[in-house]
Amino acid sequence: MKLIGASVVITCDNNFTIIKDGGILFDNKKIIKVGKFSDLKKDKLEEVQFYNSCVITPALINSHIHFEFSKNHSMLKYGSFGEWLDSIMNNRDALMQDSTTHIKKAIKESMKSGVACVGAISSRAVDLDLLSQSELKVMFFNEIMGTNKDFFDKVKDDFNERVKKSKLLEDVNFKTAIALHSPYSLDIELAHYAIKKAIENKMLVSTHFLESKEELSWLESNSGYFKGFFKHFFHNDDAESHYSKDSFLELFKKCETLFVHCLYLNNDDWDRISKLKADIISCPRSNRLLNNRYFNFLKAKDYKFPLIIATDGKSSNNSLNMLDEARCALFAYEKYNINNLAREILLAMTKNPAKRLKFNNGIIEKGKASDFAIFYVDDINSAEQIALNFILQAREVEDLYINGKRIDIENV
Ligand code: MCF
Ligand code: FE
Repeated sequence: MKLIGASVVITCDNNFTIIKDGGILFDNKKIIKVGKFSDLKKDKLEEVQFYNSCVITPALINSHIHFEFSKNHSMLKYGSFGEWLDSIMNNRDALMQDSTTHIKKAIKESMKSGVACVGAISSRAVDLDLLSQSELKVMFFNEIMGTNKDFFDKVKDDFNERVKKSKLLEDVNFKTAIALHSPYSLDIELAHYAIKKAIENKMLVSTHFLESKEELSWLESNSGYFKGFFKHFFHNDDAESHYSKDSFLELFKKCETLFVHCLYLNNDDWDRISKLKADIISCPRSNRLLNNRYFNFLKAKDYKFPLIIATDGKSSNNSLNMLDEARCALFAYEKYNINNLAREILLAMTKNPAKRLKFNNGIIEKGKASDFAIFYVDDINSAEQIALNFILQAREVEDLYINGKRIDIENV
C-alpha cells in the first residue's frame, strides 16, 4: 500500500469534493481510501509522500487526439476549414514522415501535462505499437474513410487488418474502438460496414460531425466548398453528399458514440443526438483555428450533455497540453461564471470522458484506478478559488501515477 498527499486534492467526484491537506491510500490496482493525509498515515506503508504547495487531480483524459499528425507545427493553414482541409490533402505524406519520433514526443508531451488516458484516432495504425507499449491507457479508434467505390475492398481490408491487430493487443489498459471519420469523407457502404463491426464487437464509436459550415452546406444542399473539393482532389464532377444530417445520425442508433465538434447543430440535431447513447467532445483550440467558433456549451447543458474537452491532434492545435486547452476554454466562454466554469472544465477532462472510455478512472474515490496527476501551484495552500487558480497556474506535472506506479516521464 502507498500513501500520497498534497496541500489540495481535487477529487472530481459528484460533489466536486476538495480536500485540503488531503491524502490517497492506494495500491497498484485501486484507491483504498481518500481523506486527510494525517488520518491515513499508518505503519507498514510501501511509500509515503506529501507534495507541498501542490494539487493532486485524477490523471487527465484526452478523449480525442490524432497522434499520427504530431509532426505538424507550421505546415497547415488555419482560419478557414476549407483551406485547412486543402492543406492536409496537399501535405498528408510530408506530415506522416518520421512519425515514430513525433508520436513518441507527443506521448511524452501528453504525460507532462498530466494525461494518463487517451482516445486516439488512428488512420493508418502508425501509432498502434507505440501506444500499446506506452504506459497510457488507450481507447484506440481505428478510423475508416473512403468515397471512391474502386477502392472499397482495399479500404475494408486495410481497416479489418488494423482492427484485428489492435484487438490482439487488447489488455486492461488498451481497448479497440472504431472511428467513422465524418459524413463528407465516408460512403454509406463503408459506414454500415464499420458500424456493423462496432455493434458485433460492442466497440465504442467516434465520429467528427458538423465541424464546419462547409460540411453543413454539403449535407443540407450538396453545395459549397465540398463540390470543389471532390472535383479537385478526386476528379469527381458529380459528387453529392452521401447523407442528410438525419440519415448520418441514424447510423449510430445502435451503438455508443462520441460525436466530435458539433459546432453547427440546430435544435432538431440537438434533439436527435440527445436521444442517442452518445456524448459530444469539444476541442476548443482546434475549433478556433479551423472554424472561428466555439462549441455551444450552454445549449449542451440544456440538453444535459456533460462537457468533454480534448485537444484534437497537432494538425489543428499548437500543443497537446490539456492545461493549455483548459485555459483556452476558460477564456472562451465569457458568459459563464468563471469559478463554475473552472470546475466544469476539470470534470470535462476527468470524470466526464471517463464514463465513456471506461477505464475506471477520472475520479479520486475508493475503488477507482490509481491514476493521479500532481501539479505544483504557488500559494495554493491559501487559495480560495481552487479550481480556477489550478487551471490558471498549473503547467507541468510534478509526478504522474498510472495504476499506482509513478511514471518516469523523461525516460518513457
Ligand atoms: O479533428 C480534426 C479536424 N477534422 C477532421 N479531421 C482531422 C482533425 N485532425 C486530424 N484529422 C485527420 C483525420 O483523422 O485528418 C484527416 C483524417 O485522417 C482528414 S482527411 C479528410
Ligand atoms: Fe479530430
